[in-house]
Amino acid sequence: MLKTVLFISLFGILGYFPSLLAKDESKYNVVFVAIDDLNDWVGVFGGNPQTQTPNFDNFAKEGSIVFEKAFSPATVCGPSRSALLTGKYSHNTGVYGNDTNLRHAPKTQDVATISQWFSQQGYHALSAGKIFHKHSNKQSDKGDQGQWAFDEWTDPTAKEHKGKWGKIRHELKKGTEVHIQPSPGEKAVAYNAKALKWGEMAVTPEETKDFITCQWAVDQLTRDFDSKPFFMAVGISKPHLPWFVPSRFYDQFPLEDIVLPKINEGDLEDIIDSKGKAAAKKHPWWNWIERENMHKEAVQAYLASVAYVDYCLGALFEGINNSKYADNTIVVIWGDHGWHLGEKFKYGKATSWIESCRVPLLIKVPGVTENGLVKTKGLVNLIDLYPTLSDICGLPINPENEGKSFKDLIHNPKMEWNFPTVITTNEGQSTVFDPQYQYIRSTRFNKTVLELYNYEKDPLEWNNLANNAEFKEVIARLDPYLPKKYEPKLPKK
Ligand SMILES: [Ca+2]
Ligand SMILES: [Ca+2]
Repeated sequence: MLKTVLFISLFGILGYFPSLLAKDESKYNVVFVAIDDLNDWVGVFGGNPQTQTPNFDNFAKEGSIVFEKAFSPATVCGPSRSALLTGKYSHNTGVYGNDTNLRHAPKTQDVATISQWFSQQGYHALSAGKIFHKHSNKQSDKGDQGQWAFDEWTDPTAKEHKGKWGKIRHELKKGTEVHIQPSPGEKAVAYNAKALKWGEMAVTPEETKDFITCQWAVDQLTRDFDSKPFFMAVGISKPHLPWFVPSRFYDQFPLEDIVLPKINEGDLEDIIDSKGKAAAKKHPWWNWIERENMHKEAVQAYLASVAYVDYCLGALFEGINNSKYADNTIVVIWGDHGWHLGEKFKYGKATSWIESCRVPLLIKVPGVTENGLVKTKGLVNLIDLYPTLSDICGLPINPENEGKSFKDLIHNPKMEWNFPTVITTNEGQSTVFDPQYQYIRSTRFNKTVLELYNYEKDPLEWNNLANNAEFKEVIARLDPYLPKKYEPKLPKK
């Protein structure tokens, strides 16, 4: 009788404290892969039927979950990554633009970022490539790339490594470089006039930055990390501009075969501000590409850049599968926000529309996620990754986290997971997605603009329903999810 009681008590205690059962060596490792500016033009995400991403698609079929409705917490690099990495939304921290470093923001500077959290809980945190948005830094010519957030941070392309993971070359193939410039007279208002460039590189993929970063990551998988579990963050820089990738990836997409995303000529006319004025116009980059008649070339260059990323990831997936860590390593692949390729007369990111907000997200948890193509319609946000990964790895959840663990959804991807999720695109400007609708509320410069789209029926978001009385209740239901107040934008630093 006593034995039974003791057994029950012990079982009860361990049941309450499951971490007592798990020794560190039985903990999952994490490979955490960020991809810069990758939208849903990935085979399994269905954003563009012409895209060629065999490695992504195989990874999706080999035991990972495809999150069809994953969104970024913000729609430019710095704020999106800052929110994901600190677990805190821009509207609560003031980190709205790429020029604000989360380390100088009073609301984030003392918050443990996800890699620091894992390190504090006994993990070895290491990284290469772009994870944090880069800020200039007088102390180091490498700038502040988040080196401080890891136990070990490496630039695998640096000279000091003598080409250990590959030697980088930058040569472009002659006559292929394109640089789209502002129209004459437009210089004064030019929007990012230097950025819109693409071209074919006269080098092999093995001589490029992202491939070298993946080779570094594969090499780390031969190490032991003093018997600690590891959290390895791998940052892929493409398909961010400039779209310079090896020729072979351009060759995969003959120009004459390129099909452009659909545009509705009067699309922007139903986006009106509270003073009755047109609130959206054609984006400068769209106008410049239209002027040069280069829409097909731009789409080809983005597709080539995505195919290049897929090639690099193929080497990483193979390395993980062949490593001693294959059976106890969680792999997470995420894009930091979407990208418009002409939709809504826009090239680029930073809008509140679905093309900017939706991101590819794949998660593999050995022993949990099943083989075969598994897609979930559960609504998730990259800000949820910090608590979710802590939860799956048996770590405490950082009370600073504003996202929600979706561990249950990973265990049961068919379950209902319909919590509306918020994205903040600027001070005073946020949007919320539910399983059917996207609602946008922007209050800036003393004007309010409301937009409501049924993105399930109208995936290109042509019909703004916000001024249609029939949808008043939908707006009344969704509006309370949006921020009540916004932390003021921090000065540039
Ligand atoms: Ca980005
Ligand atoms: Ca419209």
